[in-house]
Amino acid sequence: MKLSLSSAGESHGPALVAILGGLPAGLTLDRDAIDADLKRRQEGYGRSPRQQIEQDRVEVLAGLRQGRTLGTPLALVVRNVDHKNWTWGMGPWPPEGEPSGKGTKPVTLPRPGHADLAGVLKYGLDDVRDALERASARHTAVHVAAGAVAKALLAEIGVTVHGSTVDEEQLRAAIDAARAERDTVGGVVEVRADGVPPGLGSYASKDDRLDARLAAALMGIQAVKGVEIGDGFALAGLRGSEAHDEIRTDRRRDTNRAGGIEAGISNGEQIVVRAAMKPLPTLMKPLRSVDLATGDESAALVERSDVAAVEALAVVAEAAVAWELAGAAREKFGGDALVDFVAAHRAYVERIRWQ
Ligand code: EPS
Repeated sequence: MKLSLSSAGESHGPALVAILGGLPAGLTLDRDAIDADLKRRQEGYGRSPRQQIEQDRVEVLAGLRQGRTLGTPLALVVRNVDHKNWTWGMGPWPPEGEPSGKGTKPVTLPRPGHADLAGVLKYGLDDVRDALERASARHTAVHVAAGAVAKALLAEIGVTVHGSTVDEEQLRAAIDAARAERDTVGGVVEVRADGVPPGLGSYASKDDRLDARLAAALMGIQAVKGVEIGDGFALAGLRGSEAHDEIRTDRRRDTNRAGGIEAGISNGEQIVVRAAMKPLPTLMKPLRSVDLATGDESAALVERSDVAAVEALAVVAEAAVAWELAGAAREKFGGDALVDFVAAHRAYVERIRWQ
């Protein structure tokens, strides 16, 4: 049984949507828990005034009855409250009446570091907005909702996932300094998963490797430029005798340099992954760019944006890791009904006598 997730939605369009396939029937979902994660994602330090406009809440359109999954596709929606200010510019149909609100004028000044230039070239666009709207990290909201569903499933087999920023105090000081200088900053987040049994993922082929899947999931989040599993890059500078986690007679480890994954398979230790986020590309003091309408040198687009979204990334990365772990668990334990999934997990940990 494979989990699937597809999403759609532009930053200032009507809504963000996601369809989740492959969930077992009988999983209880808690609307407040999903909304709490959506709120956590919005609350990060350094976010733009947009977050005062949005009040992200999940709506479920299909796949859930009286709080329990039906084993059918689960359809989630998070509305963009700000769309009311963009109905002329970002509505799905040809606009009627005089231009009003935001997004009425074409954007022609691509921001270095954003999707703007590559997007218009690739898709043959005249208005950078047609590229930036989907490339925006706004759509991570619905992925966080999906991650909350994944966490509910993982909780049934005793797995918990938590994301946090690395060096919180230093990060907040850097955000304050950058804001004062009308600049932006990036940072590093870490996600840890506990209770993952040995045996999720596989060395059988590269797409099955749990570390490859986690890395792809994290690199799939906007602005992430680096991913590390366990001690990652630092391992490259160590001797083999210093780099590996010795195996005790109870098959556990005293160290966890591998970040809980060996040869693409979870080894029963805590899963530890990190993601590095670049500074956001919308700058109040813009970098050099080209005006695509005239070909002349020009400063890049300036518009409302975040100073940093690193704390939000911690929540988004947590959701991405939870989704991948839930997917790997579905592949290992299967089951159309939740009770079958849970029973398969129990039988497996009994077979390997895992404490
Ligand atoms: C984003 C730009 C900002 C962010 C947005 C991502 O949006 P706006 O231009 O409307 O201020 O606030 O993120 C969100 C709205 C969100 O909910 O995360 C971008 O260019 O990626």
